[in-house]
Amino acid sequence: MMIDTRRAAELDTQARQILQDNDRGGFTVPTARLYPYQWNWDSAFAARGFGEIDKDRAWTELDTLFEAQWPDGMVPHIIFRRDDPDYFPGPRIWQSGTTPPSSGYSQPPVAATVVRDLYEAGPKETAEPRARALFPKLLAWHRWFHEQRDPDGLGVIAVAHPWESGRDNSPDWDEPMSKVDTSGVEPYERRDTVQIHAEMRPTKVDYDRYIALIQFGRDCGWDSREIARNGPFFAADPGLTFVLLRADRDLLALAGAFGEAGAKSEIEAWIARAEGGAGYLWNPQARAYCARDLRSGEQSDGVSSVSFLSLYAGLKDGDHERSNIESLERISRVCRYSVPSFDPEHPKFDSLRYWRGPTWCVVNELIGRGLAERGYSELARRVRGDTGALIENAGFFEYFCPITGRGAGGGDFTWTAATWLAWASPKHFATKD
Ligand code: 9WN
Repeated sequence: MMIDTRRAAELDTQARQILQDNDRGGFTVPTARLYPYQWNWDSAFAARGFGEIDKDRAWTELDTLFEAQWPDGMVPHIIFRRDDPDYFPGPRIWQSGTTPPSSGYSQPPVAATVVRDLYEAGPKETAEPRARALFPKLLAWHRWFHEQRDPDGLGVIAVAHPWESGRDNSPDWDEPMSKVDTSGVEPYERRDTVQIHAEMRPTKVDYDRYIALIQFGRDCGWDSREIARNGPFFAADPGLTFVLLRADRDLLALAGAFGEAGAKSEIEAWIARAEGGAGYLWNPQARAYCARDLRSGEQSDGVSSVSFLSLYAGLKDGDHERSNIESLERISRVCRYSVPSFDPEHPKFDSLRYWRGPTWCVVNELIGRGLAERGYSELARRVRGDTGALIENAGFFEYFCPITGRGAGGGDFTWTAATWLAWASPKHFATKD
């Protein structure tokens, strides 16, 4: 049901207020206390939200993100500008040795897509210099993914830590993570479960494994090659693969606009490789794009919401696309609020536990955008309408139960507010699908 104009205006105001309140001076935190630092893909979404209210501030969010880029091109998933006792694991655990201190793993590269959006929204005089300054940094980051997270040139991108996927405790990682040895994990104290009910967060076993992977990275001096070749966890992720493929297409458009001929041919080769490689992730039993453990070759067996990002990635793959859409239709019949992060008919579905079932507005935004672009207007409207209804009924939560719509995790969340402003607010309905 359509949200009425007065209510929509109220929500617009609240969303703007959340972005302002979470602003720490040139960068936002995802939410106060629970996540007191700058996160990578959160900032890209925040920039899209700021783009609706203050373009200069939108560019600044991206500039501050790239302040933390490593010399090898990697853009870390958390930037620690100070040590905050509210979050574990903080800078002393990661020991990145960089300025500013950061984590040692990355996150889905949504930024190039946002840069293209902001650049095309103009005005040209101010947008072009900002986009041009970011272009080489984006190119270096994408190159890092293609070289360090696809060292065998398979055309699929791996994650070396579940946090790199942004979908931390997805059942996709259960099998490969079960092989991570946690016997050397140093004692630690979690902070997240002090603030959020434990049933909505990853388990203790998950955390032990997360920390083991940090210790591995730290002990090899964050050597990307060593992590890719010998790290305890290395799994191809349909989410990262599709977000990067889409971002490569947007980077290619920028390269064209800026006359970057050398970059253009490099990016074209990445796109061709990814288009050829995506089939490696298709799981005919699950009828979905699934994660794949690159050490054992084993595939995960359930439908994650990121399978539907193949459309956002611009893949045109006939039978797979049809099956994927059928899965989305089936899942949307089972859940009142699409799109759950994991198949509600799979035994591992858990409606409140983080990435094992809940609906996340930012993923909806990407899925909805892909659906609209490929002409699935009805499904696109459904996904966008459900996102708006979740926010209207529950508030700007971190994620939501796909069955009841209950809000979960942190409140007054930056990326939920940004997604409202940039995509889910009814003011966009007339202009975009
Ligand atoms: C670890 C900030 C981040 C998101 C991730 C989400 C969650 C962190 C955590 O919060 O992860 O990176 O400590 O749980 O899974 O996608 O970027 O909002």
